[in-house]
Amino acid sequence: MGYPKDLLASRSIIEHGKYALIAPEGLVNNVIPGFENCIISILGSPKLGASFVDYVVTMKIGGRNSDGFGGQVDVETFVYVIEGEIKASAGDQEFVLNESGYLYCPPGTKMYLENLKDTESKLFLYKQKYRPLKGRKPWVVSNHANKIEYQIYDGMHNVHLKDLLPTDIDFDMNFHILSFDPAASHPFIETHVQEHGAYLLTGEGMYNLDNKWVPVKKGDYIFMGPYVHQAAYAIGRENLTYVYSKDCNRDVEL
Ligand code: UGY
Ligand code: MN
Repeated sequence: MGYPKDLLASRSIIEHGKYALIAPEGLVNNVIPGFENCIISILGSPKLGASFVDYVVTMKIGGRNSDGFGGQVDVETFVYVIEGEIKASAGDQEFVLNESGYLYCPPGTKMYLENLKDTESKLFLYKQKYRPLKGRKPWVVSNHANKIEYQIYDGMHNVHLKDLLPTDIDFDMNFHILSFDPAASHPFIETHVQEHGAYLLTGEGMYNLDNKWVPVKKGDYIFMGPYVHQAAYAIGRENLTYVYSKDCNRDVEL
């Protein structure tokens, strides 16, 4: 890094409470107690208007979280491996996850993370307050998204969707992967109460945020607040693919 090579400019857009596009080049390192040999940036958070916290974590050689992440009685956590290989544990259950691997820890279960690579591993990490439902409890879930078949999205054969978590009412949110073939798009511009935190895994596109079109690409993060206009067109030669969270299965509190 060091001295700038050109005028200072940014693609990022921050609209507190509404939406944000956070490009990777503007991120700084946030030290989070318990994470060792890790470069962490906080992405979406309550300070931006999100009801959850998202992080991008680069685990260096020997990177780990030995104190455990989450684990409070009302906090659920999720990790998705963008690249590399890690050991992820939910309490005493251990999982080896490589690219596209993920782990969900329900409230009360601590998540432990450890880099298994002799290079870096990169993670998308999440925590949120769980909204309880009488008589129901979510459970530990781990899998690799690459092993899950895509479903056709909304009757369109050029848009593909995966649900990463069970759709049972015990869960108050889900993570999904949405992938658009080049030139594919959403069927309409969405305006819904649910929030999203999205990490762009591949490709390039034009994203409609609050009814303004902005270019986006692999490595970008997008926060979409309640009701914000949202839709995408994929451009270029690769699929535009992102992993994102969405709250579900609960009524709105008055
Ligand atoms: O699930 C969703 O609401 C999703 N289609 N939203 C989005 O991609 N912005
Ligand atoms: Mn949406």
